[in-house]
Amino acid sequence: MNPLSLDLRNVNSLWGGVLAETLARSGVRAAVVSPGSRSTPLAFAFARHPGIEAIPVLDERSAAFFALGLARRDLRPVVLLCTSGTAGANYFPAVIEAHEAGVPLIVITADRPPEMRACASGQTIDQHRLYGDYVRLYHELAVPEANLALLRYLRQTVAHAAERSLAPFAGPVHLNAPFRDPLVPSGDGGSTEAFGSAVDWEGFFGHLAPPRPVAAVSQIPLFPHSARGVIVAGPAVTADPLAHAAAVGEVARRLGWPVLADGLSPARNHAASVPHLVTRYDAILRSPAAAESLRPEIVLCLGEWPTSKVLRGWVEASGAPVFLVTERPDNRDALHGATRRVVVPLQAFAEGMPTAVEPGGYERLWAGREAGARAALDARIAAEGALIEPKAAWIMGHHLPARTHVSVANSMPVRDMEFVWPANDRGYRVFCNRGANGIDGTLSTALGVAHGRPGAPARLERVPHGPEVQGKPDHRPHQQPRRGDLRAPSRRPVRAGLRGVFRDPPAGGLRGALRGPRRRARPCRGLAALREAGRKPARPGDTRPRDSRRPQEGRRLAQGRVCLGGPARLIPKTFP
Ligand SMILES: Cc1ncc(C[n+]2csc(CCOP(=O)(O)OP(=O)(O)O)c2C)c(N)n1
Repeated sequence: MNPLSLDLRNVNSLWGGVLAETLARSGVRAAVVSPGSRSTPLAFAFARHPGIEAIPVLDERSAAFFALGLARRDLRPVVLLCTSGTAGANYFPAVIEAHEAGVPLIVITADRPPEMRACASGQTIDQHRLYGDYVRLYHELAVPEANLALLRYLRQTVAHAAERSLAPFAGPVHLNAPFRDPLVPSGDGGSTEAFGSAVDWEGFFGHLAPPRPVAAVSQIPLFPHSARGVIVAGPAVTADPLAHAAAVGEVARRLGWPVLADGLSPARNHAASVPHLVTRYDAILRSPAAAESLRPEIVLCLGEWPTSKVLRGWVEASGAPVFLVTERPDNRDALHGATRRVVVPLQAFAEGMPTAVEPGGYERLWAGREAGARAALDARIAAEGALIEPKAAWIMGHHLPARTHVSVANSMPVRDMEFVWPANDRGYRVFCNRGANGIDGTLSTALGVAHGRPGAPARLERVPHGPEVQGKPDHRPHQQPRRGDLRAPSRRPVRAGLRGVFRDPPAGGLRGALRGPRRRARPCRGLAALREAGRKPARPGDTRPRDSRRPQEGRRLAQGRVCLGGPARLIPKTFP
């Protein structure tokens, strides 16, 4: 019986089909394939599988970042498939980012069989443990054979790898997959067909299911609500930002403590779910008097530490005990404080808090400071005539259409964004490679984030100059690929609605400080819209979405392709 339409033309095609079916039943929906001959059996298997979208991206480095963006958005494992040799080495930066940030990737490097290694056969390197400790699991698969015991081994090993990409904590896994010839699905005289037709394939795959989330392991501590406690909501990798923000909000409600929300925390873009929300902590804490008067007695950090060095420094200097709520098993305490880890999913942590009490007044101190700093910052940026970089982030935070996906570059844009991005309820999703803070892969990651969302364009806030432009030619927007279409990427682009706000060439930031500004802005389509939008800040207290107030501007911004350049002037970061 072969109800699953496994390709029984030869051993390799059967092996590839079992691997693809196992991954599909384990929750995989996309495989990013960089073509090459050794990976052909698996490329065919992914292309034929009705439940998996096979996406060709020629350049492996771009492919890996693209897969990273896609997996980061959906928190669902994405397969990366490449051929033997240096191909897999080009995945390395994205694998590191996935490891650090906790993004599920299933990396499959095709390989020559053992007898063809270390003997000067073509395109062969030692791929064994290529990514060292940067993967949650490494396994060298057996050379394909058509026997049931070996296929059972393949099924369980691949299902286990998929599970390890998500649990106990998400990250990359690596399977090295050797193949003997023939690599194309040529017939073998019917022997695989005869073998495969006798197997009950539904029964063979029937028990497989997507992995479940991990359960809580830590006891949830009791916090004295009367204490001057502060919640730090860090960057989050989540497929459900609203649920994440609601959990942060629930913790704040039950404790009555203020929430200092990082620019990459969903709390900023779902502000109605989060009481006592503070976004201007960086500006506030730059004042020594304010920092002293707001000194906390307890710090509760939800997830990762925030980007702001000022906030980290303030926490460190306070000497307050820190509770770090995390699902990660590794050490995340860069502050080396008196830190207690609470290893539990955020949702379970929120539900485990005692029910709400009256806030103690500390949150009002913060609210007063927040209102003052926000007004001063908004006035300062609104008065800024030039389109300096923080102003671009500020304008975007006020004017992008609801639910826009925003990909932010390292290193200055993410800082600008943290400093000026407003609390709002427009449900933006903000992505940034903060696992290893690389300035590489920005464009490809953004394309992965945007993939399959042609109706809701992502925007890219400034691509770092130089290091990564290969991703671009492969990705033309708004075209629907046919399933199983593995034509050359230039002829079969991925689906990504992407609008960019680029600064090109680089003029400021770290590089600018080293070299000095080089060229003036090159205005292009959309720049005028951005400028115009920036000249009309909201009236204080007007909470309507900007795009509903000025639909014309919102639309123009949505359509804009903007290159930012010129003087990368910084705004003063302290306010009276
Ligand atoms: C892959 C990689 N190489 C080098 C660095 C170190 N680095 C951090 S910021 C920076 C300069 C980036 O300049 P630019 O692209 O203009 O961005 P800006 O700092 O202005 O935001 C460099 C080289 C890095 N983080 N990642």
